[in-house]
Amino acid sequence: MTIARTVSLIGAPTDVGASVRGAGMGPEALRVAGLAEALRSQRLTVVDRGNLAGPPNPWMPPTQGVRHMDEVVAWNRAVFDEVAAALGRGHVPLLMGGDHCLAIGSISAIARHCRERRKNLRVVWLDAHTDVNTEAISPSGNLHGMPVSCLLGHGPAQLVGWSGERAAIAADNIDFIGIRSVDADEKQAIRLLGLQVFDMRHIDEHGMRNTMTEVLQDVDEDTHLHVSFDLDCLDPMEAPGVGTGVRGGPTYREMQLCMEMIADTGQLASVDVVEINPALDVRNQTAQLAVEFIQSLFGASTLAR
Ligand code: EXY
Ligand code: MN
Ligand code: MN
Ligand code: MN
Repeated sequence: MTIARTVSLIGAPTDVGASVRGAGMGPEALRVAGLAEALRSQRLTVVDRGNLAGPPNPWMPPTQGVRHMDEVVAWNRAVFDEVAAALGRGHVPLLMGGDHCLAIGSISAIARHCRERRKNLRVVWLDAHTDVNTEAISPSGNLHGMPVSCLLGHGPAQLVGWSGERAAIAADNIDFIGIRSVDADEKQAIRLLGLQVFDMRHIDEHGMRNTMTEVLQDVDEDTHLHVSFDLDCLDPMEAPGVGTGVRGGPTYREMQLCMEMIADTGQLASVDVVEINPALDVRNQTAQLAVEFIQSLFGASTLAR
């Protein structure tokens, strides 16, 4: 499949939403692993927009249930503006995090764009975690565990409503793949919100192929498909460079199939790549793995030219 598209790489070097320091080095790890060159080899045009600027990590304890609210707002503002600008140019924004709190800015900008262009937004959330805590139920106060709630209109007020509507996305617009770590109160939130969670047991029992067929069944030419790829979705044996790894994730081949099936829809329009932590990695292998999966997401295949 030939895709005449321009990908805008956007670096957001911060770990303000995380529990473990180091994800701020993610953008550089992806560059060192050759992300831009890999996508160019697939006949995509790639523009590296460099890194966004934002406040340092103050490394403070939570106040009122959240850590680093002001810093998380500042970083997400920068992400929102740059993702919106990339979409305005007709580019595919590829956010290089950074921790997963940055999906608030990224997906809020994408949701606004979709409303303006009358596109149906579908989010595929690849993660070990559902990230649907709120300040009231989070055991940690870390905002990288809350972006989905914020996007659904339920998080802390400062991080809700950025798309122009209270909820950037509805429960029906997001599917979770690879889940295997959900906090006690988060389980109740998932039920109350009616979220569709394809946990590891589902993948074990039905396989990645059937899981993705179900996830992608109603994707059509009016769909804007967004992939929010948290590298801790993978098994830590494959991807050790993450701050909150959980064993029992999808294998390399299962994740490749997931990416290839998304690519086959032809509707991929934006991506977050988050939670790579080079401080915990071994020879940059997690960033290298991310590059391989992103290549598949953009249509690389063994046999097709
Ligand atoms: N559920 C835990 C918390 O909220 O603290 C762990 C969240 C980890 C979030 C990572 C990025 O996906
Ligand atoms: Mn996450
Ligand atoms: Mn995660
Ligand atoms: Mn669904």
